[in-house]
Amino acid sequence: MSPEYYEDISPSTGTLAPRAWYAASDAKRLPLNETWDFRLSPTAVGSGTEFTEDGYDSSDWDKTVVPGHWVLQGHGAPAYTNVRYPFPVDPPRVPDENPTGDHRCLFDLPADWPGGGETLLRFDGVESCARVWLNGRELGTFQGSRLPHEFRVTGVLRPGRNVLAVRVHQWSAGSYLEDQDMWWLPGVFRDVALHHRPEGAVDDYTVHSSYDHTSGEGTLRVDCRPRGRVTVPELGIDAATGENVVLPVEPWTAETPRLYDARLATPGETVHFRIGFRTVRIEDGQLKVNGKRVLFRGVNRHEFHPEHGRAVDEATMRLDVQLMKRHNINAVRTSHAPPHPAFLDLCDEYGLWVVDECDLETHGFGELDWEGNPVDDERWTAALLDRAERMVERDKNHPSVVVWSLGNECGSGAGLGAMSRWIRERDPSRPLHYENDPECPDSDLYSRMYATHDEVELIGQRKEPPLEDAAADARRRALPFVLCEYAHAMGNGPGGLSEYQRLFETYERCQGGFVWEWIDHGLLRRTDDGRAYFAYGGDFGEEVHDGNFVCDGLLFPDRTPSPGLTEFAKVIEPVRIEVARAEPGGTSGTASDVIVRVRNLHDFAGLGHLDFEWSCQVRGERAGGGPLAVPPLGPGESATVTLPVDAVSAAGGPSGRGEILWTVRAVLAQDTSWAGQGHTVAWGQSAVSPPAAIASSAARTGTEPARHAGETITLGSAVFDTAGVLTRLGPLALTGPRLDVWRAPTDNDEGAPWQPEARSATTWREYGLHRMRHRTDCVEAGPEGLLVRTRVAPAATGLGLRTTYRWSSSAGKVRLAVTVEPEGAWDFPLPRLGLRLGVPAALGDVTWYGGGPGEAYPDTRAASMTGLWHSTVDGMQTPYVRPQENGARPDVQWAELRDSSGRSGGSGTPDPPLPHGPGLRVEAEADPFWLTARRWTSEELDAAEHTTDLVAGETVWVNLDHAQHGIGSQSCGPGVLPQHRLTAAPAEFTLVFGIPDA
Ligand code: IPT
Repeated sequence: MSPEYYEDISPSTGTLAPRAWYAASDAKRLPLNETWDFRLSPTAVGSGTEFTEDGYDSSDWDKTVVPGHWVLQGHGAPAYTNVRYPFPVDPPRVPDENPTGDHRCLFDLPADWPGGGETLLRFDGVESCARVWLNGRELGTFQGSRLPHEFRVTGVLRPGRNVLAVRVHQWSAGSYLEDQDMWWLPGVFRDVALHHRPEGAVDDYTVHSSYDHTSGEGTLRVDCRPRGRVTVPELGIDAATGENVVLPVEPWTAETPRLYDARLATPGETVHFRIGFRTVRIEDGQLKVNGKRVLFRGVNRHEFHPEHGRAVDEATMRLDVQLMKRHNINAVRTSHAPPHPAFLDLCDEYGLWVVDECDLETHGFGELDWEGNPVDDERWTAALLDRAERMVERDKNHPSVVVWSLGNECGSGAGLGAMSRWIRERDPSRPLHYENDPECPDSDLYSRMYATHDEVELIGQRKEPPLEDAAADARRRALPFVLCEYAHAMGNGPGGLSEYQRLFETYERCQGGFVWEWIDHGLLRRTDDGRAYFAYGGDFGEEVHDGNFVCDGLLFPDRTPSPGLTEFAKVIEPVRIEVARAEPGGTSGTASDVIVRVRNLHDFAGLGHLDFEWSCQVRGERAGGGPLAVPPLGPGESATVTLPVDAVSAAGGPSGRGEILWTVRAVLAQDTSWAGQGHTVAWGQSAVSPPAAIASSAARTGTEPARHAGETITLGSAVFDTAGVLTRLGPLALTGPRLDVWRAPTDNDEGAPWQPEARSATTWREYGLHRMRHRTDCVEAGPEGLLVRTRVAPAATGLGLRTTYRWSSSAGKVRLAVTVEPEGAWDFPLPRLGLRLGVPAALGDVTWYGGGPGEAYPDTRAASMTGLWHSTVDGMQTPYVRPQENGARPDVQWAELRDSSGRSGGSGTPDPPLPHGPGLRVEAEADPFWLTARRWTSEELDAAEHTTDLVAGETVWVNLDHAQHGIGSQSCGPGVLPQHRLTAAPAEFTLVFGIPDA
């Protein structure tokens, strides 16, 4: 029995050879993106093929929007798996249950559609297999979801009304090659169009545009079938195709995306495109562009939209590129498939280095020890080559594409060798990337994913453990190194970015990496009562799924930047600004003490596009500032400047009025296509002095006595219950504070099942840190205040934390000194160590002096800027798609929570607070604290599966932490680095509570 076409390993029938994609041509095109008639069948053969006939009446069918996925338009459901195939692994067979969408599009050919030449019907992306008919005539079939496919329709197309019928199967032989970690989303999800090809039109063209950095000359040659002429007016080029033109040009780089408008004219067509001159080479064990080592500050980008899946419109693509540029990202790996072709035009235009990855992943065979892996089975080689060709031919003319990637997670095999040989032959101008074969036979880069910092350091030194095969080892050891994936941005995190960046900046071999990944793939859904949330794996009743592992991006699904993106932008800033006082530790330095070191970390660009500004704050209030002259600095150069003394004195400050903060920013000098003038590209701030002066010294003397009064104990304005727990401070009813070590585990705390190291959340739950008990051993009210001794411990273990609270009071403030003594073998880290306090729900306004505006944790705090911040309890929440610990503000010296009635809040704006209502003030005494405030408990946060499960209660729960455990990246990669672990050890910390001035 010959296989059904959808189970056929050979790639397609009836389609044309692939060719370059271009947006602008004078040849006519007719987009067929619109609403089509649609019918879903549960099996591939379910509903007959009568619908393909001309006269068939589909007026009673449902509708579907093309481009789109039917599962996101009310027909069937999306499904998410990471590695596992959601069907039995029996290649190339697929189950009878094979959702099949029949599509009918009735369109009128415009009356002016030219008569001569040919007309092609083009599909830019259909998942996963299509069979196509026009006016009842079958054109052919194809597989290869994220790749273009064209049919010749000349002679079938007719004037007036035409009927296009497309049958799309969710599963096909091709599905075995498309096991990427993402939603399975069948449908016609990219453009469909008719392309007229006049006689003598461009059949295909290839732009060769290299740059010689030693001479400053570019060489241009455009090969074209048929022959024609190329003009580049700005360069005075008017040359025949096939001819080399050498002349001085400005090169293209991701930092300086210089493009030249060009025109290619053949007898039948004129095509407009843009040329970027650049040369990519592997030299001296480094990847170089235009003769220089480049550093990838990259992200992995899947195409994703929370309502439209992989049917991403151009505005969304542009927004992605702009958001990347605004966050200092300079590189994209198009994981794990060629993107919509228009995305690459945007990368050319805005400037991003692109690793263009083929639509190929066979990860699920890893579950079978790679038995039957298509990339190691020659029957599949034609399909693999077809995919490589379709990518390279489509995308070859983009200067932004600097590396071809064979695919992702396919193990190793001869099929990859065939692909690499074909690509090397076809396009020797770009290096190849492939990660999953340790010997790297088909890669010009040594690429890894999720390698630990320690291993990256060894690789940087070219001292990594050797491969068994000496020749392969020698070859690999000479290759440049990239992390094609690192820093798993799932939920809160990723931690440890700064430490990776230090390695990339130290070792020339380490040419950066690509954070996994750009955006959470959460699908927008609503609860029955209409509240919006983002759904993940399992929310659609999938039999096999991988939960929220699909939400691991730097952007939330709606493209709001997550704290992880803010952190990444700071860590990879292309200018490093270090602000230091000449006299270390001085708190009343004058401006002449303040030295600013500026380093230009660009690979190509100077700093002419940036203005520098300094500002000075005293206790968070601006006391001066102005422009800062920084000498011109070429890439890699640095300079030291001193802040202008005159300007500081002219601004009236600062002297002896408390902590002085110096901040220097590099901002865009002019509007750009991706951000406005004044956008902050980089910043630096002087170190913060310890908050010794902050807490009122009067409170420390503890002069008032504590007294029993009936069922309560009073101390100054504080009231406690007989167990010594604070219940009231002046007018405020309070709960606690009591010792708290629990946090709702983050995805990185949960870790991935394949992690070799212990996973924090598993250990914490095993030991019961989510159900600690408090036992009170003594409550002593006396002239010095109130002493409460307790032991805080989980059931069923001998582990405990002896916790002593020493309360004192004077001048209307109460001071709490806490000491913690661990008992037993705490050989795992604590989630947090601090106090949990309940305050009335009305206290929704928050002002703090410390780190902000966004959240930070020990290993995600590079972007935290010290200042006086204002927000609301609601605004301080980070809405991770799967709820988890979030929202901590670090280095807090004091905080006030006030009645928010009548206020609406944004997140962390530096506005001064409005004077209003009663509240609570907390001050640090020696060490600053971490501030978290939320309308639910950590236990409720932990139990929630979606943001809509969180319901505000009568209490705002405030965590005042002495310490936090780091975040790490263990949801896929390495855990928390030793320096960011919170070890259980004796600790002491002191806070002062009071009612703020009205
Ligand atoms: C790696 C995959 O390449 C990527 O597609 C994604 O799944 C990522 O991990 C995690 O989100 S593979 C992983 C099993 C190391």
